[in-house]
Amino acid sequence: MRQAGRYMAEYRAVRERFGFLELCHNSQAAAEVTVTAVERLGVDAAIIFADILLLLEPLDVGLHFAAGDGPTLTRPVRTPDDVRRLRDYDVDDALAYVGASVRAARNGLAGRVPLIGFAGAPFTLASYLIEGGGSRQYVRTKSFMYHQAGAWHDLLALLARLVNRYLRLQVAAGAEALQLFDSWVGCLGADDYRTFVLPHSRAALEGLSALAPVIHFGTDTGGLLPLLREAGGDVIGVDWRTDLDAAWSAIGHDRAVQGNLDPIALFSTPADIRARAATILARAANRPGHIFNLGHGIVPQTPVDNVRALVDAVHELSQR
Ligand code: 1CP
Repeated sequence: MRQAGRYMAEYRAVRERFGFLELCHNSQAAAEVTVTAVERLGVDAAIIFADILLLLEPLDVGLHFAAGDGPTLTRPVRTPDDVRRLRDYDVDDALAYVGASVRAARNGLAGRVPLIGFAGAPFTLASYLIEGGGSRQYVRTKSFMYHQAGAWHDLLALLARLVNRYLRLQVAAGAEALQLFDSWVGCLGADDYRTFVLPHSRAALEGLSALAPVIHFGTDTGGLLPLLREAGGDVIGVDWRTDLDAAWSAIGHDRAVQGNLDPIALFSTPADIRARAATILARAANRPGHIFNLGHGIVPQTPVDNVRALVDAVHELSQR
């Protein structure tokens, strides 16, 4: 999920030297952060240090990260004219630095664990473009969707093309698996997902499973899991709001699943964390195709030792 981050002292030390976007653009430093997190935690896979919003930077929407806050866009997309002004840029050129991070991270990992590349899904990216940052209710995003359906579909189609090329770039650079983050799509009902999102997520993932295993992730998606599967992905992400066995049945056992510990459970005791991990593993019932993970990203105050304790517990409990 998110491995490096502000909860980790090693990461905070690097961030004293670089701004967040500066760090993402510095392929050598980004690769180091990627590798350090793996070494500190003992996890079985690395995820490249980058951000879903990097894909929006070349669209000239004024992306920045203010200290301690989330992302802000100073020129958000609010009208169909704003959509028409967005240029379909050359991903291989503009995001070549992410490819360089992937190559450097593969080098640093030296085959110890596989490296995951990632991108945001069209809906989640569109929500940042339209809201101008994070949101609770997605009123602007949904209003745009209701009132400007033509421009909405143009916007998501553009994002899908960019995402697809960006994920291909990462595979070409050495990413061994891919994750598509539709983090906020759970704010939609199933009908809206089908009409306004599914075709675009499918286009974003077009042809990728032939290149590397694809994980399709969202949160609050209890009612959308079969539709996420329909849109694509070899592995479907499951958050903690649904029991893993029920989620897997809804998705179908011919797909793999990833999940699903509540990241806030990492604030509990090591013994309780271990018990919760055991419950999830019991629900996976030794079926092939379960990737143990958190149901969402680690939050800033998380005790690193508890994350380590979780990794150790999962390794021990899932031994065959
Ligand atoms: O190991 C890693 O940390 C991997 C790199 C990584 C990934 C996979 C980062 C670094 N961001 C992401 C994905 C990402 N970014 C997602 C999808 C995953 C998820 O749902 O958790 C999303 C929605 C974002 C957008 C974003 N970037 C946010 C969330 C804002 C919101 O609306 O809630 C934030 C805070 C960022 C900045 C960011 N990205 C990554 C880090 C370590 C940080 C913190 C910035 C800092 O150092 O100050």
